[in-house]
Formats: sequence, C-alpha cells, structure tokens
Amino acid sequence: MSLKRKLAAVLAGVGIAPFIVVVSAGTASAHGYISSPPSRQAMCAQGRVSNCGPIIYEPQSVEGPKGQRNCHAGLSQFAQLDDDSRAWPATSAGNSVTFNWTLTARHATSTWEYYVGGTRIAVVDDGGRQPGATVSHNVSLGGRTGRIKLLAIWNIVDTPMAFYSCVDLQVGSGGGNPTTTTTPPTTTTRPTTTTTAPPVGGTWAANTAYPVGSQVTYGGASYRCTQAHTSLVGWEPPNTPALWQRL
Ligand SMILES: [Cu+2]
Repeated sequence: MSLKRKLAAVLAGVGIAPFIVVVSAGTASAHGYISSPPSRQAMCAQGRVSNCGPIIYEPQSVEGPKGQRNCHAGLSQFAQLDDDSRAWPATSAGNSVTFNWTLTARHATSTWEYYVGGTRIAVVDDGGRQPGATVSHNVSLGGRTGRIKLLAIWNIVDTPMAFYSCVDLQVGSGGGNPTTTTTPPTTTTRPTTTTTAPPVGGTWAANTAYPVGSQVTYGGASYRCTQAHTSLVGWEPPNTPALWQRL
C-alpha cells in the first residue's frame, strides 16, 4: 500500500470505530435535559409516569432540528412526551422557577429558550460558550397562574440541532422556587425491604451493567441505581439523577 492509501485506510477505520461504539452501547450519544423541576422525560426516567417507551433509558436524548415547538423533538419513538392527555404530574411552583439542566455532553451553546404556549418568556444567550455539566436558569413566569406546560429548548451552536424538555407546573400564588411536588395518588409501593441485600459495588465505572439496587461510590458519595443500565463515560452518578439516587 502506498502511504496515501495506508493513511486513507487508517482514517476510514477511525471514522467507523466511534460509530460502532455508539451503536453497541445501545443508546444515542449523551446530551441533556431538565432534571428539576422534573421534565416529562425525567418523570419517565424516574418511573413516576409509566408506559413512556424508550425515553426512560435516555432522558437526555430528545434531540431534533431547531425551531420546533413540541416536547419530543419530532421523534416518533418519543411521541409520548408530546401527549398532553397523559397524566403528567405538575410540580408546584411560584412565579419564578429555577430550571436545572443535566448535561451529559457539554455542547457549545447559542441560546436557551423557554416558552409557554406560543410565547417565549425567557431566553439566555450563551454566545457559543461551552456550558458546565449542570446549568440553572431562573425564569419568571410573568404572573401566569394555574397549570402550565413549559417548553425549554437548548440550542446547540455548531449543529442544526436542539434539545427539548417540557415541564408541567402548577403555579400558585406566593412562594418562590418549587420545593414540593404534587405526588399523584399511588397504590404501588416501592420495595423498602428486600430479602437479599442489594449488590454493593465498588467505585462507579464506565461500561458496566448496573442492575437496579446496585450501590456504588463516586467522588466520595454513595449512590443507588434506580434504572438498570450499562454505564457510559459522561453518565457518572452526579450527572445522571435519572439513573442514580444519592444515598
Ligand atoms: Cu449530544
């Protein structure tokens, strides 16, 4: 092989390898979503809403072309997120709310937008900067009260894509940030006592299959797995509250 051909072969291999890794991991690459107040995908990932489909495994993956005004980025596999007839729990809130994003990939950002109905009620311009692993914005709801469906959009600066999160709020008078959530009446009880001790892992590691109940340590804190998954770099327990509950 000529040097040029060898180089081309190497480059081709490099191009294919990451693709294979992503596919074999069984998930799209990691991105971000609003984790609190819980967005619809967070409600699904936490098991507070059932029959959500594959979003439970990747609440951070509601990614689609910019400019949409829906909860599911136009993705048919996540269509449940856009179904307002489902019983989405609404988080109690005052007139200003701090929205907390969990980013499993820190894409450089143009803007963060917040919509209620067709109206954009807030925009934060990051000017192309790379955000941290968590991002918080305090947003005024402009005196709106009652039940509100808020759509938040994370616009990536160097791709045509954006990430979509819908948050259901019950806005009352007074109060500041949401501290309590309206818990839907539930008859299911989570197993609080188990006959077998949950498997206690060591330090969290990537590319490891964690069943529900496994415990790990990470950064000096202990966590319990709430969703069975195979871990990936970027899914460290502090970044993925949908997967790990801090103990
Ligand atoms: Cu991403």
